[in-house]
Amino acid sequence: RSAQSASSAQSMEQWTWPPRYDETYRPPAGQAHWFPHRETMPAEQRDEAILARIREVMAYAWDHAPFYRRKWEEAGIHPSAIRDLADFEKVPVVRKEELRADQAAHEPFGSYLAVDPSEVKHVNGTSGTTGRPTAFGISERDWRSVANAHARVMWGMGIRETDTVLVASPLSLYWGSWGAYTGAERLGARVFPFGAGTPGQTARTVMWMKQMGVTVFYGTPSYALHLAEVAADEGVDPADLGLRKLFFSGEPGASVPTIRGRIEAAFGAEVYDSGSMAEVSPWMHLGAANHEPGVFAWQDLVYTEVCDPVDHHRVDYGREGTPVYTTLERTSQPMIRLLSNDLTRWEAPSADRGRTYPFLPQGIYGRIDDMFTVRGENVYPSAIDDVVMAAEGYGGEHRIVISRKSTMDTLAVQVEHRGVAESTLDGWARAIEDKLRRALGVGAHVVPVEYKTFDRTEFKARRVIDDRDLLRRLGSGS
Ligand code: 8LH
Repeated sequence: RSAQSASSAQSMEQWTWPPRYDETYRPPAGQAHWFPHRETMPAEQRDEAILARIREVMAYAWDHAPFYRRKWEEAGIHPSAIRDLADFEKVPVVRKEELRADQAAHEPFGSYLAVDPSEVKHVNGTSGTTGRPTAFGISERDWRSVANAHARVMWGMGIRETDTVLVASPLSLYWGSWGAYTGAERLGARVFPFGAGTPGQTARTVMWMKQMGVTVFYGTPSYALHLAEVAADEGVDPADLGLRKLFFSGEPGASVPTIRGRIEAAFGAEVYDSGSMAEVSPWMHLGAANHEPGVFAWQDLVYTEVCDPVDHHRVDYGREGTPVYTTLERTSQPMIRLLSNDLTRWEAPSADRGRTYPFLPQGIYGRIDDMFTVRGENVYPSAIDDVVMAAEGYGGEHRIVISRKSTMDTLAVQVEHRGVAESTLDGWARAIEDKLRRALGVGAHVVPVEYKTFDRTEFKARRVIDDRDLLRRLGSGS
């Protein structure tokens, strides 16, 4: 059996440690898979190759990254003790706070940097709006593996060298933009890095899209909807912009039925979801390949386990949990069991889907931190988005306000309306309330507000206002 698995691992296209890709390789345009064998092989065979790789990655981290050696010594775990994927579940998870603290103690890249600092050729990072920013120190080798991985997933989305890919998210520290950029470039497409986030940029984006014959859009779902709105304001029907496809990451949306439907309808183009976390770039290892909601977990790029949020063991297929990620191609800042604190549900690999990876049918639908509890019911903001954005006369933005009245938490949703007659507004709001009650199992108060009351976002939307936090802070005097 092991001889068979060894030959199978050998025949996996360009599967080496450390990673090394043939940069001239590109499949024939009519071929659906970039690496047909690797993407369609029996999942159990791939898992054997992944186990061997995990052992290599762990041994590498043990030798080169003091952070991991310290952490595993404390936990009494040595890389050689990982004999199967069940053993791997015993490896303690890494939390983002640990990475931040480690970087503060070992500036600038942390003691989880596993290459000589002189090998760091690219720096990206978090924006640091909520705490100390984290720097991503990326070696040239890692930059190339990310480019190759992203090209491969984008190929799966049907993007080809004849496409012009608009990168419409901030081209600064945000790795999302650069991942899309390098992927498109490696694929041989024309890259158009217009970015996003500066005043007046969106109207100019519309103009440039027409002039450049952009066929593929990358950005956040909120921004695509904003772009459609601005195009209409400029007298341009977004469906006339000529897009074939839009692919997304950064926030829930592309797998949320209403949001997805609004984007498809506005642009008359296909929608693809992708994205995990910048730390585990290639972040597109959670990526769609078929034109349907949901994403595959491309396990041979980043090994993804959907885990119980408390004990960090894998949950059964069919169940909900939080993704825990292990990079299989990173040598500069390898991530081994990074805890995401996001929420998803996964399904077992099935050859019927055209790729034998586990499948996340609703994508990532929220962060555990963003989930709130109102009168005992857990509520995800994306479930509210799904309902209110489906309402006829929805004006394009809304805010979710949670507050506390005496001892009871209350939920209000302020929804912009457009084209709803004043005299029917009350009924309009009550109808949305009915739908929310059915979807959430809890009552919400809907407050209609004027069109364009709220700011639009060029990046990731923040729609939840939690007054209880304020009350808690005031109460504790901090
Ligand atoms: C998502 C999704 C998604 C990310 N559906 N939630 O763009 C991908 C990478 C570069 C990115 O956004 O990384 P960043 O800035 O570290 O944020 C990661 C978080 O963003 C992640 O934990 C999720 O909460 C969210 N996210 N892609 C739903 N397709």
